Amino acid sequence: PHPVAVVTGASSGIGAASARALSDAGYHVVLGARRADKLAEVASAVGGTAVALDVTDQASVDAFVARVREDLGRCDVLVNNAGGALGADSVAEANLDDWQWMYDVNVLGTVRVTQALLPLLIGSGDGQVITIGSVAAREAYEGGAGYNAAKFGVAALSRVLRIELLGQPVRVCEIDPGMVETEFSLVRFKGDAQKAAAVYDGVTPLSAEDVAETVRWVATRPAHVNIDQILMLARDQSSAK
Ligand code: NJP
Repeated sequence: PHPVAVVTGASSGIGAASARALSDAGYHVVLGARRADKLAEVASAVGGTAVALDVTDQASVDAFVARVREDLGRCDVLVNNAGGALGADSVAEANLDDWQWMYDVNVLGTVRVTQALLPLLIGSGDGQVITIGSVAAREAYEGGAGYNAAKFGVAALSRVLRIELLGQPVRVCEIDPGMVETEFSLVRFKGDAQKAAAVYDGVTPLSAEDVAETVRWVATRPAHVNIDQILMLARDQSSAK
């Protein structure tokens, strides 16, 4: 039987590319996200299983994990990728609805899915939790406040999880990308394509496939090797943005 990889937020961008990369590496991939049509399209292209998932909804997470347990009976790799930014406001002008969404999807979403899959990951005998954080977890920047707060939280979560799991057969890795060309900026600027495009500002961004290749590399290291943290930036990117 193939090892099983679960990828959250697999309907576009880094998640979709990671699903493809892990499928190419021999995993049976379970893809989770909210947009059923896009998710089904990606899943059929990579030969994986699409299962509806909203990481902000505990009942949805429980149903998702029940499907993994019942249909496949195992989980070897979890890629916590579902996430994103909303708005670019300051602390002084924080839109707390946007901040709440960022915290719920990035931080609590990662906790919900990790917590529910942990028994299967431990049972695998060589489980891996790979979480997509951000350069925004390493560096505060103007316009980043809410996203900084959320992704610093995600980084802390990944690091404490590794400590908690010492002595268990589970590896924990945080991959922090810089600028990646996906739907990320369009979501952040609520559909304003002009603002979204301005983010790149003369920099050639990473592609989703660049990050997915790193996910695949981390997942395929030998069982005794724990790659803790990776920061990957676009060459010409001076800082977080
Ligand atoms: O963006 P995008 P990326 N439940 O918008 C899903 C981080 N990152 O690939 O639910 C379940 O194409 C959404 O699916 P859907 C970023 O913070 C990026 O760039 O169908 N899934 C979609 O598949 C994030 O953690 C950049 O709408 C939910 C996916 O998430 C990760 O990379 C820089 C969901 C987002 O795909 C992937 O983002 C950086 C929910 N409640 C970090 N809500 C960058 N692109 O520049 C959303 O530092 N999704």
